[in-house]
Amino acid sequence: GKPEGSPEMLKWKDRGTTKNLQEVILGRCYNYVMARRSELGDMDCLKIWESLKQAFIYKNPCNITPEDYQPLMELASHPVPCNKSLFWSKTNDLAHRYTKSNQNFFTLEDTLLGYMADRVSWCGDPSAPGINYESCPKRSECESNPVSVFWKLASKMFAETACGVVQVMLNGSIEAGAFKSSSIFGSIEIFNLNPDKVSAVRIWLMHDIGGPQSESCSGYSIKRLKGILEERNFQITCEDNYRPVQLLQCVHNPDHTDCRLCT
Ligand code: N1C
Repeated sequence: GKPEGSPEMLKWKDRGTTKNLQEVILGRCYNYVMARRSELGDMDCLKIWESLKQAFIYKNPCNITPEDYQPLMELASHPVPCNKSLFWSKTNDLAHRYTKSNQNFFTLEDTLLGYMADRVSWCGDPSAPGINYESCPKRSECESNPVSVFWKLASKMFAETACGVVQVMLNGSIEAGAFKSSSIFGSIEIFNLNPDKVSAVRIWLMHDIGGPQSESCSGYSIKRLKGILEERNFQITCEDNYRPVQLLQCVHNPDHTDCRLCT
C-alpha cells in the first residue's frame, strides 16, 4: 500500500480526528467536573462521551445536523452566572488568557462543552471503523461538518443562556475591521442573545501592543455592531484597550510605552 499519511490518500483537507479522542474527551470531562462538583452537580462523563461519539461515527461528515448533537447538549450544557459571559472574535488567545487570570469571566471554553472540545478535531466515515483519523472536511469543503456544526450549536446555546451584562472582546488590529458579520459572534451569538435576559453589551476593543490600531470604538465596523445591538434593544458601551486586559498583553511587552504606568 501507500506510505502512511501520504497526501494523495487524504480524503479531506483538514486534520483528522485527534488521536485518542475518547481518552482526551473523558480526561477533560473528569478534570472539569471534578474541579467544579459543587456548582455543576452530577455529570456523567461516560454518557457524555457516548453521546458525542454517536453524533458523528459512521456518518457522512458533510451531513451532520444540530439534531445529531441534541443528546450531548442536554447532558453537558450548563449556564454561566449572570454578568460573567465573555464572547470574543479574533481574540482567541487573549480572551482565554484573560479568563484564566480572572475567574470572574467565562468564555465558551470555560464551560464543560467548550472545555472538552477546545482544539480537538473529530469526524466520521461511513466505513469501518467509523472514525476518520486521517483527515476531516474543512469549512470550505462542507459547512455541515461535525466540528463546525458543534461550535455553531454550542455558541448558540452559550448566547441564549447568557444574562445580565455581557462582554465581548474584539480585535482592533485587524485590517478588515474588528466586527465581522460572517463570524460566529457576528452571525450566531449576537442574534441569540435574549433581550429579556441581557441588559447590556460591553465591547472591549483591544489592539496588539505595538501593532496597528486599525479600528477604534468610533470605527466603521463597531458602528455597525452597535446599530445591530441597539435595534435589538441592548444598551451598549465600547472601551478601547480595556486596561485589565491590556495589562495582560503588557506581560509580553513590559517596556512598551502603552505599558508604562504613567503615560
Ligand atoms: O467566529 P468567531 O471567532 O467570532 O467565534 C467566536 C465566538 C466566541 O464568542 C465563542 O463563544 O464563538 C464561540 N466559539 C468558540 O468558543 C470557539 N472555540 C474554538 C466559536 N468558535 C470557536 N472555535 C473555533 O474557532 C471554531 O473552529 C471556529 O470556526 C473558530 C472561530 O474563531 P473566530 O473567527 O476568531
